[in-house]
Amino acid sequence: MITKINDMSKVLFCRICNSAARSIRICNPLILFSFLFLPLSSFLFTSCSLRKQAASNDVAVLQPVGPAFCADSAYAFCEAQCEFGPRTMNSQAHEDCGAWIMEKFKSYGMSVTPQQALLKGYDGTMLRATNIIASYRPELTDRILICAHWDSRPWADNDPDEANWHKPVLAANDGASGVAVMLELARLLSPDSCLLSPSLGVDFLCFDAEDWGFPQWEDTDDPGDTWALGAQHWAANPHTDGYKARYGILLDMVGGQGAQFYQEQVSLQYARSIVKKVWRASQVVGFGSFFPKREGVGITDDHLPVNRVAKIPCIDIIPYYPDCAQSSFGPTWHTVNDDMAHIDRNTLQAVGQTLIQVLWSEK
Ligand code: 1BN
Ligand code: ZN
Repeated sequence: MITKINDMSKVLFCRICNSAARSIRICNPLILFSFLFLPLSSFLFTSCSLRKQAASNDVAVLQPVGPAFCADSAYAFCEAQCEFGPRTMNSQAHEDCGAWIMEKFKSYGMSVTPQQALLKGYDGTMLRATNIIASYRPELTDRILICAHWDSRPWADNDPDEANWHKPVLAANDGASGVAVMLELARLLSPDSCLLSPSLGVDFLCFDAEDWGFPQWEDTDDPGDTWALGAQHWAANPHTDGYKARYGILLDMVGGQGAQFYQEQVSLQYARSIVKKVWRASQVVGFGSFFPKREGVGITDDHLPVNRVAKIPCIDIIPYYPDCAQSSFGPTWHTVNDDMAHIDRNTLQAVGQTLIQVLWSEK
């Protein structure tokens, strides 16, 4: 059945965004809905109508579903993490921000499990790590895993100015943005009126110690396994015995200005059908330009142990800037400029609304 434009407002209308974070900005759901979806829905309505004529049955007709993702709310969650300062391993800011993330997920009704571990860094430094698992409907066995890392890189070793190499990264994009999108999804899942399939549970997994990997100033080659330490630990020791999920989606650097998310190689190797599902969803909600159907490079990221060790097909939504001289991850990657001034709400919106489409389309 094709939903009429007026009916879509019932489905897409976001609940009132109140007290999402410390300094929430204007987020009137009606304005957001009108701004974002009315032009989009007219376009989709037209295109869906045309497609209906072509389709042999209604199953193939795709349209936006679920609530409106509030980018202002996600932005505020990102900012709130940055206000703690760089969340580098073994620091007070790391400790305090971890507690804040857990409280935030709890406030949205998630069941929160901290998984603590003492992990060894590339140079033998012992890192007090906490993977944070926030579960929606923890009693259900049919689950989807959304993940991101929450720690900050202790060294801006890709900064153009060598004087900054030993300074910590604020990690607005490379850390806070993924957690911010997850918190906003948790907020939207929390009301009883949430129309997610009743048989589906969701886990938000905040990995720690992702970014303590081998620094660029070292003379020897990066052995590769010095990254994603928290994810390696979780994949070998999941928070519940025999943990399984239909699939996983890793969010890494999902708030940068000018970001485009090419299809990452490890994702294609282990979870090609999930890549197709997510890139298709981005088109349905009108953000296909952020998700070109082009192949990027392969990344040693948290999804690698999730795929290889936990055996859960997991993709990585990670930006690729083919023309950026500073880094193919964008101009602020592992520099002192990875701050809120370089976060773009439009990127958060594109990723967040795409994830809503994916989750709320699951049967
Ligand atoms: C992603 C964000 N990564 C680090 N910060 C993973 C990575 C590891 C990227 C090694 C490049 C090289
Ligand atoms: Zn990083």
